[in-house]
Amino acid sequence: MSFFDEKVQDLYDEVVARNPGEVEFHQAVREVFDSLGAVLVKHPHYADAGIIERLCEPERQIIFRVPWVDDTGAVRINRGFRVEFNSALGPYKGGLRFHPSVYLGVIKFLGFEQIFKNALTGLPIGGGKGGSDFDPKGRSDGEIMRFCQSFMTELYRHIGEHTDVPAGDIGVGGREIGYLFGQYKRITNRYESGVLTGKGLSWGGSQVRTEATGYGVVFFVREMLNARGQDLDGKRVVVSGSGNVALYAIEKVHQLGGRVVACSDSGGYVVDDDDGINLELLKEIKGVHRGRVSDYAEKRGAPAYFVSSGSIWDVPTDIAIPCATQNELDSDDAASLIANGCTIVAEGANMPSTPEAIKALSSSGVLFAPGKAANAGGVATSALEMQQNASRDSWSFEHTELRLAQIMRGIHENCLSTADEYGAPGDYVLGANIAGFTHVADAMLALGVI
Ligand code: NDP
Ligand code: 2IT
Repeated sequence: MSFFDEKVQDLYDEVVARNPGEVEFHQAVREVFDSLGAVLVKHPHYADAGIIERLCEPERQIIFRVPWVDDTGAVRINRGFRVEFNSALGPYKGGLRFHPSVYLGVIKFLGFEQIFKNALTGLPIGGGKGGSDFDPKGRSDGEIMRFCQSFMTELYRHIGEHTDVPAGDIGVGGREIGYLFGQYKRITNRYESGVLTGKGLSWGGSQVRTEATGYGVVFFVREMLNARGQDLDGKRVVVSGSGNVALYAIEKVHQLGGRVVACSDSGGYVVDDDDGINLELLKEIKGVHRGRVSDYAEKRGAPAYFVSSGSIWDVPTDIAIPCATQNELDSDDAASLIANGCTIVAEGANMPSTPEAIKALSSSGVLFAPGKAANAGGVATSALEMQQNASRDSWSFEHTELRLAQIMRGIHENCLSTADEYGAPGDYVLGANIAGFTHVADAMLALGVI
């Protein structure tokens, strides 16, 4: 172990001791720290001024009660979070997640990742994340609205277009952003479009924001293939999840000539290997009826079939794009993918692969793109939405999609050139971590000890 590796290990031990029980946060920090020894050897000044320690300590953490009344008249209580992690590069920026598994450790892992992801976009956005342990499943529109209004009744005092700009994540889509924006507007009496992103097109939203994360991850995969003289044409792809990111990843794979043969939700997965997942049907079931992938299999009929247990990563594929949630792809899944000849894993979700899975994939020569690079298209397009709001303008779909594709190409190039510079060609994890870290660390050094 080098001097700097030891220093990084000490810093990691400190993070674990200061943040007990927050295992997802520890995992996200560990992944970044594993790349930092190499940076410090080359540029020891990054160990000065407490840069790494400050990066691991959120600038502000807000935890609040969210009381609301359900359709039976019963009072319900949830916990709300907003972790404002780092604002060296711009206002805090990152989504809100509504899911029963949410607790401080999940929000901190997501907020920490967001710092480096947002830095990689090259756009002026800091890192933050928020959410609640509220479970939207099975709730009526009225309940969702009342919950969002109550959540915003506390959150509004902490956010603003120059302060902190939330957006969606798991369980938070266009409907929820609408209710949140409405309540913000009502409380503040300001039509402050730039306070939230992911808005509807008729009230300040941007073209392509809905599609951006899914399209962006596939643009990233296209860059990975192009760098090796290949393309998506005829490739088999498995996409986990069937929410916002998954649906538009499937759409772009199909547009670029690939074939998505399986997708999933928390109830299981569906395989449709005939001519691939029928996106129109899936969108109707998921987007319109908020149904399940099991409904898709039933409606579609044979040869499509639904599997309620087991792993979607057992389905043979050339390319795997996990788009559901953290730690959904473990070392057994990695072994199946490798055995079936998969050559690329690109993370649409945040931290969907366990550290053991990443190790197994990388040592078997599978190209691995970490979420902070591959799924940055969503937040990048959020920053484009903020740009349009600030200039009271709105861009065409074509223009916005082109900007997204250019940003993803830029991130891909930056990862590869940084990996080359550090003697690890093709290592997207190292490239993304170091490029994101140095960008934000330089700004922090310039701004002094704050
Ligand atoms: P959605 O809520 O739209 O969809 C989530 C999907 O993942 C659903 O199919 C859901 O199934 C499944 N899922 C969620 N939790 C679990 C779980 N514990 N086990 C199994 N399946 C699960 O969210 P998004 O598509 O927006 O987000 C998906 C991932 O992408 C997340 O990791 C998010 O952080 C990340 N991401 C999202 C961005 C965005 O712009 N929305 C940007 C960058 C990353 P079910 O309906 O059964 O719960
Ligand atoms: O994880 C993410 O990057 C998001 N959920 C999107 C954040 C945003 O502000 O658009």
